[in-house]
Amino acid sequence: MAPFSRRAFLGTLTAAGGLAVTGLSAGTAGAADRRWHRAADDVRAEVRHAWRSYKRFAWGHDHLLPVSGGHSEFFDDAHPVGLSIVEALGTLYFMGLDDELAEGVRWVRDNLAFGEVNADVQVFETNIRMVGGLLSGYLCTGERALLSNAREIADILLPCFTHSPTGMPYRRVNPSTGEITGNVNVLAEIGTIIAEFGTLSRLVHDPRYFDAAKKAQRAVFDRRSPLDLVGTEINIETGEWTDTSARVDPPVDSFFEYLWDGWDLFHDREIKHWYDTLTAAVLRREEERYGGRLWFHRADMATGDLVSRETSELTSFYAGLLGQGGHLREGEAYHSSWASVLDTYALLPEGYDYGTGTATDPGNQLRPEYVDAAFNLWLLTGKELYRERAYDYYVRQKRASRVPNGWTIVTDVTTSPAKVGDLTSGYWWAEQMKYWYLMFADSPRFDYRNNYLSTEGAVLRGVIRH
Ligand code: DMJ
Repeated sequence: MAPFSRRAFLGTLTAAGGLAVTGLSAGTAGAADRRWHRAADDVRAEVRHAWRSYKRFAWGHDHLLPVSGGHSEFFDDAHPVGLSIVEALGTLYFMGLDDELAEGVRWVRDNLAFGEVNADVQVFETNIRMVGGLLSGYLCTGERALLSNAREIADILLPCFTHSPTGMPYRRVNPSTGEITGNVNVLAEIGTIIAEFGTLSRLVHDPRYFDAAKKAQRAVFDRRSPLDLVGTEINIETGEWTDTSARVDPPVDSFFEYLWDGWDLFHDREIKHWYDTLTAAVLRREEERYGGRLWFHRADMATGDLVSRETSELTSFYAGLLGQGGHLREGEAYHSSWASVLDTYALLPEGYDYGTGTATDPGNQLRPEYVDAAFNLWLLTGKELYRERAYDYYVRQKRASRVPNGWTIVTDVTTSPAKVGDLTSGYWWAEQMKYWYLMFADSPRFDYRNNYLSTEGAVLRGVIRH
């Protein structure tokens, strides 16, 4: 997601993964590089190890259950689509795990048949995970089957947009029957489309995908309140809001991200105007200093009145987006707010109330957002602080989540040791392992100066082919 990015390898790392920020002299820079590269090797080894477990226990299935040694499906219990393979493609490429990448590509080429899924799938999840993963895989490998699968899936999703009277998509579709359902939708699911659909439009020279995604964004913008705030949930047939609370939290979060991305990826000035207008209102009405820290509360879209100080770990991504959109000071302060939560908990809890300073949901679904923001702030500023924070989180997550067959979700971060569940989330393959690796490795396959990563970590610009 970075419009401009740069490399900076001038920091150091304490042996315990602490937060030492040190300006290094030229003489010690080599030692620091070696340390970071050791960290990168460790991340890569974890992915390779988990891949072997996935092959052994779950090959072709959507998710690995690393504790029980089983598997589960994300979209349709009766029809696996190799979700973890699709999500892993780009990560395997950047890590130079070329044999594993070739196995993954082969599986997609020989087995993927998303049109056979006979269940109601979410347009949003299908787009960011499947379309995004396949497009990124195509850009990394040039394998045409990945592109044609991405297009086939986008064609399954497209009627959700074109059949909608407002242009905002229906929420779900059954790929097998084509039946469309869900006339009440949330902003993240309406507006997290343009990066993948726009990239597809470019690659296949067909503007329909980009146009549908932009029309959906416009339809939301046009329904903003006089305060320039948007709500959370809307009836996509009538255009009436069904939840009028304005928030940066999910299920709105990546709606804002993809407005910025419409500008970043496609230089669309109109979409940038929508991002700037809505973000100014968020900063005016939802940002607050609380307990000496910068946070964002939920507000009523009509009055701007405070609704709640409960927030979500997923919202920590917003620190990076603020930086990218030109509000670096706020983005850095917001990342520090999340870093301070780690003074209390070993990992960030799913739900957090900054008004009371307590976890409202003690789980941790192996989430990438805090590291995502660190990655983007590091690319933007070159500050070693963000690589240090990312490494610190790597150490924490590994300590809590690593089990003999890979990494798993945590069900309670408030206990010591943290309690674990039994799932390697699909996005683990696409997101944080890639962010960590790219921050530590100095990868020759990634353009650190000019790149774009989707909300699911799919690299859609900045792939250097080898
Ligand atoms: C990912 O699937 C995406 O980042 C999405 O936008 C919201 N967060 C999850 C992972 O936590």
